[in-house]
Amino acid sequence: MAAPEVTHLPNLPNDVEGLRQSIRDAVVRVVGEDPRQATERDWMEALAFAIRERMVERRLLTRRQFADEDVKRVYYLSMEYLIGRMLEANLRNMGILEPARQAMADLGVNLDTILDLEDDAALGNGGLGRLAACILESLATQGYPGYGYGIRYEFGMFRQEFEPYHQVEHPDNWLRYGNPWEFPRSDRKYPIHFYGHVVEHHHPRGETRYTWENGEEVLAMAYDYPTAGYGRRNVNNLRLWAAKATRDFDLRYFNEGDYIRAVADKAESETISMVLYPNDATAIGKELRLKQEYFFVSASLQDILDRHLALGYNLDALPDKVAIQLNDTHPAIAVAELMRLLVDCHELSWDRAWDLARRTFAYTNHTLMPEALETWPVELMERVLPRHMGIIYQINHDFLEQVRHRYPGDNDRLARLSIIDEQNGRRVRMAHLAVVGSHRVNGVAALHTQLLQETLFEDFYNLWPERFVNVTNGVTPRLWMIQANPALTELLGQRIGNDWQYDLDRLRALEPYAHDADLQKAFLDVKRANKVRLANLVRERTGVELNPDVMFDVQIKRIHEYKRQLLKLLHVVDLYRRIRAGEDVAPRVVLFGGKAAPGYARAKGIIQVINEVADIVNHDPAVGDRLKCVFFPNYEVSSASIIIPAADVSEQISTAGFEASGTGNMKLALNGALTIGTLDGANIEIRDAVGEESIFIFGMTADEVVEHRRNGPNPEAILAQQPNLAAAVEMIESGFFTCDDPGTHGDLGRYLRHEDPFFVIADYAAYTEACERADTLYADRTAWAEAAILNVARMGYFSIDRTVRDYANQIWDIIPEPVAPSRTNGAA
Ligand code: GL4
Repeated sequence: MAAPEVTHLPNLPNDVEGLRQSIRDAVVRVVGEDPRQATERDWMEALAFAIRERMVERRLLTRRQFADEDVKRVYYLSMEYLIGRMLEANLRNMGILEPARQAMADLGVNLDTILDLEDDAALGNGGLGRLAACILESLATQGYPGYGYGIRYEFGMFRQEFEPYHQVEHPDNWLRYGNPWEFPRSDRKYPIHFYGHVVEHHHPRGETRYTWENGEEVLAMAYDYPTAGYGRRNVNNLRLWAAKATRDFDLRYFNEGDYIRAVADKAESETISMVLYPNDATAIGKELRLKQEYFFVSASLQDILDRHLALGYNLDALPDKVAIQLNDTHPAIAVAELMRLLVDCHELSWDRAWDLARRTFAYTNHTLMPEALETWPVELMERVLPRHMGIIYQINHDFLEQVRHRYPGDNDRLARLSIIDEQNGRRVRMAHLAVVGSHRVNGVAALHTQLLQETLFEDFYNLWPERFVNVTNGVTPRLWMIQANPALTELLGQRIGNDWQYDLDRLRALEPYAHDADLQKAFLDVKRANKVRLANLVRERTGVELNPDVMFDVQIKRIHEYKRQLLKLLHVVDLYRRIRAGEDVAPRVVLFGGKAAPGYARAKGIIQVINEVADIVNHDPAVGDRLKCVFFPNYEVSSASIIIPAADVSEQISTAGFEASGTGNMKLALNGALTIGTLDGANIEIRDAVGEESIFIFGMTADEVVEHRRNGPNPEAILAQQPNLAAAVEMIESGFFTCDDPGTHGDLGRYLRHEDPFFVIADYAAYTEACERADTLYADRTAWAEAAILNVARMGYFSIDRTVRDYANQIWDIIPEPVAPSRTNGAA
C-alpha cells in the first residue's frame, strides 16, 4: 500500500485566480521567460501548459476509475486524425474557457489573439480523419473508455498556396515550435520489425512454431495527447507513435567504425513517421506506406496486450475487455499482427488465437472507390513482412476451406472471395483480410452500407449477413456549433436552453418557433454577422470583397472528380455569360475550398480553372456584386469553422453512389445552410430528417447512374440540346479565362464532351434547376429563414454522440463510465 502522498493526485484550481497563477508561473518555469518580456507566443505556451496540467490530472483520475471498475475498452486504430487547433477546444471541454479568458486579460493578453497563433494539427486528409477526431471527442464526452492510436507525423497535410492559379504544396511543419499538448513517453517504446526471414521449428508433438529473424528494427515511441470530454471529468488518451532508431541498429555500424552511415541510417529509419500521405480515397502502393501501416499497428497491438495483461486479465478474456476498431483498411494488417503476437509470442494455439482475434476486431469501410481499395503485391508483403505473409496464407487457407464446404465446386466464388487476388499479379486484398478477421463490418451511411452489401462485399454478405451493420456518420456539436458558431449557440441558448449541447436531438425544441418572426430575424442577423466575419477573412486571404447581403453558396471538400466541383464551376461560367449578355440572374457568392492530392493531375487542373475563372469574374466591372467566385486557399479545420457558419447554401453534389457519407453536409446543415444535393451518401438521411421542402435534391440516383453508364453516356448529344451549358463549356475550352495561354483548357473541354466519367453534363440541367429553386426561396427571406431554422432543429440525428452510441451498442459492447466527482479531486 503506497503512502497517501504518493497516491494523491494534485487538484489544481480552475477559477480565474488559480489559472492566472498557473499561467504566470508557467511563463517562468516552463517557457523560461520573464513575464515582462513574454511574447504572445510565450503566453500561448504558458496557457497551454496550465491547461495540460489540469487535463493530465483528470486523465489519471479517469484511468484509475476505469481500472477499478474493470471496464471494457475500445481502441480506435486510425492512420489519420484531423484535429485542428487544440487550445480552444481543450479550454472549452475542460470548462475553463471563460475563466481563462479573464485570467489572460488580467495578464494583459487577449485570448482571441492567442488562439489564432496556433497551427492546426492536420494529421489527416479529409472526412475520414476528421471523423476519427470527432469520435475521440465524443468517446470522452460520453464517458466511454475509448482510446485512439495513430501516427505522430512530423509533417501533416501540406499547406496549399496558389502560384498564382495552380496549387503548390508546402510542407506543414506543425511541430516547429514544439507542442505543448503532447506527453512524450520515452518509457513506452516497442520494437517494430521489418524484412528478414521466417524460420520454422517443427515440434514432434504439437504445432509448428515460427520465428522471424534478422531484418531491421525501429522503435515506436509513444506521444500521448489527452482528450477531454465536454461537461464531464473524463479525459481519454490519443496515443501517437513516432519512429526512433534503435540503439542496436546504430551500434552495428558504430562497431564497423562507420559513424556517418550509422547516423544516416538512424535518420532513414525515422522517416517512417515523417509525413502523412496526402491522398484522399486513393491508395498509393508505396513500400513506405506499408511500413507506416505496420509500424503503428504493431506498436498499438503490443501496447494493448501489455495493458491487458498488466491489468491482470488473461488472453482468453481479450474480446471481453478489448474492442479494436479498424478505421478503413489502413490498419488491416492488424489482423495478421495480432495472430503473430498471440501465436508466436504468447504461444497460443492457432485456433484459439483466431477465435480471439475475430471477436476483438471490427472494420469500418469508408469508400467504394476502386482506386482506394488497398491491395499489396504479395512479393512486397513477403519481403517487408515475411511472417505476416505466411499468416495471411494460413488465414486464407482456413477461410477458403469454409467457403468450399458451403459452396462446393464454386471456383469463381472462391477466386472472388480469396484474400489473395490471383488476377492482377498476385496481390493481398486488405479489405478481404479485414472482413474475414472481424466480427462486424460497417458502412458509414445507409446507402453506402446497402451498396457495400450489394456490390463490393456481396459475396461476403451472402456468407455472413449478420456481420454487416450500418453506422451513419455524425459530427461533434462542440466544435461544429458551440465553437464555430458562438452567435447561433447564444441564440439557441436564449430560445431553448443548452441541453442540446449534450443531446443534439433536443434541437427539436426549436421547431415550433421556426415561423416565429422574431426568431427568424434573429437567425438571419446571426447568419449575416457570420457572413461579415467570413468576408473579412476572405478579404485578408484573397483580396476579394464579398457582399454579405447576397447568397453565400459554398462547396468545401477535397477536390475530386466524383465530388463534381466542375458542376458548380460550369454553373458559375453559365451565370457569368448570362450576366454579360444582360440577363438578370440572382446574385451569389460562390466559395470553393479544398486540396487536391499532389499527384492527381485532373484535380489540380480543376483548381487551376476555378482560380482562372474567379480572377476574370471578380475583376469584370460588368458583374459587380451579382457574382463573385472565390477559391479559399488552404482549407483546413480552423478555416472550416469560419466558413461553415456563414454558408447559406451547402453544395453536396457528388455523382450518386460515390460519396460514402459526407460529413461537411452535416456541419453545414446544422449551421442552417440549405443543401443542394444528390441522393448520395448521408444526403438521403439528411433529406429524410429535414424534409423535402427544406433541401434541394436533384439528379440521377445511384441506380440511374449505373443504368446511364450501362447505356453508354453521350455528353455530346446532351450538349447539343442545352445551349447554355454548351456555351459555358465553349467559353472554358476557348481559352477565354486563360489570357496568357489560350488553349490550356482544350483538354478539359474534350474531357467533358467525350468522357465525362462522373456525369457532370448529364446532371447539369437538373442541377441548375435545383439552384434556381434555391434562388427563388432565398428571395423570400421569411420562407428561407423558416427552412434554415428547420434544418438546424432537425439535425440532431447527425450528432457524433449518436454515431458513437451506435458503435458502442452494435459493435463494441461497451458502456459509459463517467468519472465521478470526488471530494479530493472534484474540481468542477
Ligand atoms: C471518406 C468518404 O469519402 C466520406 O464520404 C466519408 O464521410 C468519410 C468518413 O466516413 O470517409 N472515405 C475516405 S477514403 N475519405 C473520406 O473522407
